[in-house]
Amino acid sequence: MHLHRYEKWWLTFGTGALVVFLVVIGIGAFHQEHQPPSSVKTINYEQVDKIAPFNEPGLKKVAGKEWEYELVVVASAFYYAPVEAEIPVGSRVKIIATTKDVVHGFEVAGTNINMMLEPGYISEYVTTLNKTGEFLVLCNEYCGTGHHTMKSMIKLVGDE
Ligand SMILES: [Cu+2]
Repeated sequence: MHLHRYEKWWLTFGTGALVVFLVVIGIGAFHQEHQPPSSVKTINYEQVDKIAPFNEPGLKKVAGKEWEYELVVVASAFYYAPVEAEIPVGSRVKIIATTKDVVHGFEVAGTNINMMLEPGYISEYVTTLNKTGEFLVLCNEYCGTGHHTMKSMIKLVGDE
């Protein structure tokens, strides 16, 4: 079969681009541990305040799990509860979050923590927080007039 020279170039370019994209996705998924949020657990979003663990937002030390702390976050227009969390640096933390009203985007600036919070779903993410300092938690999903004021703070304290 005869292929025109330009056609060969395009086939090479197309195949090469595919390989490059797969490598980029592979590095993100396996090396940097980026994963899609696991929105598999559901919740009645009108009852969030009454349902454990969301009736008590905040940081809790847990035992016998693969992580040492659980950070329970409730988002609503236009607040995060808790407003602030202090976490010992280097600990393995499971973030468990949901929203009481509309879609919010839970992002911890300067880290790879970025979850969409959807009404009726629980978003979870397990991570190890290794850098000391203050990390701004913001909302990256436009949720209404007070969207830009929606923030919280995670303080990683202790020795590195
Ligand atoms: Cu928002």
